[in-house]
Amino acid sequence: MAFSPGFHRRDREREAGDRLPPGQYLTEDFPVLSAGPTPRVDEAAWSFTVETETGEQRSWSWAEFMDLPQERPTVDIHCVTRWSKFDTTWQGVRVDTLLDGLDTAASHALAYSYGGYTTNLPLQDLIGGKAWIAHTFDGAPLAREHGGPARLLVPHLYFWKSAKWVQGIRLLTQDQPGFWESAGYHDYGDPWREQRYSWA
Ligand SMILES: Nc1nc2c(c(=O)[nH]1)N[C@H]1C(S)=C(S)[C@@H](COP(=O)(O)O)O[C@H]1N2
Ligand SMILES: [Mo]
Repeated sequence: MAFSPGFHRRDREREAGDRLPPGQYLTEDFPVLSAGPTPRVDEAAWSFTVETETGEQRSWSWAEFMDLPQERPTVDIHCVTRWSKFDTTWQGVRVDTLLDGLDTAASHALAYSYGGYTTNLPLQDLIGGKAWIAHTFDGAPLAREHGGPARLLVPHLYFWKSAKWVQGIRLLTQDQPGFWESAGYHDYGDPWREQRYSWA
């Protein structure tokens, strides 16, 4: 009996067992999903800003950002369009490092990007080693179509929360839906609970 590629895929997915969220399939590729044109942001012009609900601000130039303590997370990622990719390897700065010592009573955050994309998260989901600003993928500078120079990486939520070309994080005392969340995607987006759309 011949085995079809489809058989192999299902076979791998069975082996993947507990690691693959419901309704997802595994891919070895890295699909590109962008809602608009890919902005060009040179490292020389790049900066990253954190702003609290009281207006306190911190910014880093590219050089300052690269001088911060770095981490190398290996994580599984899950797109709402149903592909998942295991063991992706990144380098970046933990969001905790950027918020360290800030005085805030914020409950939520809005990440915003060069090009205008936004996405919202509870602040809890950005801290505690669960999120990074990543600039390197698979040992090489993050490709522009994947969000280079730097993107947010929040692997425990659907990948639309991982804003490409990220420019800053605004800390908020109330939730403010981002781009896809305003268009009907789920406000939170937990792949393990299949929180894909707000109407589902
Ligand atoms: N700035 C920006 N970030 C974005 C998006 C986007 O359109 N613009 N798309 C999101 C979606 S829906 C997904 S699945 C991932 C895709 O990332 P990738 O293109 O690197 O696979 O980026 C997310 N971040
Ligand atoms: Mo997506």
